[in-house]
Amino acid sequence: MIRFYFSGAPNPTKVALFLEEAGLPYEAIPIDTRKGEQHTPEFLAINPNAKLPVVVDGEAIVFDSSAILFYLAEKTGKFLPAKTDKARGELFSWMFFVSSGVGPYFGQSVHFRVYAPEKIPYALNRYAFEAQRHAGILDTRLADHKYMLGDTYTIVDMNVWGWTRLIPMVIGEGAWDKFKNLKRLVDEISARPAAQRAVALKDKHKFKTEMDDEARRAMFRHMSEKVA
Ligand SMILES: N[C@@H](CCC(=O)N[C@@H](CS)C(=O)NCC(=O)O)C(=O)O
Repeated sequence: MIRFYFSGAPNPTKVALFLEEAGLPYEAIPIDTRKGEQHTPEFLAINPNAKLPVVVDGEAIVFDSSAILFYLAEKTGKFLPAKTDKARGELFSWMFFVSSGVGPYFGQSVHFRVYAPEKIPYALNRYAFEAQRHAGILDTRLADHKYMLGDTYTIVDMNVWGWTRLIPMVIGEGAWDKFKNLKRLVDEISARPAAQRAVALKDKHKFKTEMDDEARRAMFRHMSEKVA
């Protein structure tokens, strides 16, 4: 059975969505990043990047949410577009757009808005601007596409949903007013029973909620190591 290492954060949740949508049997293994469980030798052996999610499927170890979505989609043949050059070009482009753009900029925007000890106007604006710019590109795409790749719900939509469902926390309250097409997609996916099970997965385990010194040491290691 697939072992799914997860936390309640956005990147694991999009993989939970796939597992639930595909009806794949899996064992969910919680890793509490606020307690530093991502830095144990056992966990580093499956993900040297010390982050969630990871999937272990027999001999296959896959980390990074987009890689996992590709892996599971190819394994099951589900949630992929038609096997045409055009559709595959769009699939790769949008998957990498999410993993190299949406994920990092959304994550850093939350970091500087919510967690950074100093509120640095330049960083706040830089990351909020980039998060909004990426959301705007998705919104424009969805103005004339039901799903990211057309008429079919695919892993790109799951990938988009992972972070964009948190847009008010990433960019600020009221941000949804600017991205109505994206909101339509996010709302549609969030209403799916599989998405509700994916979001509820974190509630089956008692993850630490406090962002205290232990959590900061585990998740924001730059705070205790000056390199620049
Ligand atoms: N590119 C990776 C990013 C993974 C990532 O940043 N995961 C976060 C949760 S969304 C995490 O595990 N954070 C714990 C930490 O940074 O210590 C992916 O898409 O899976």
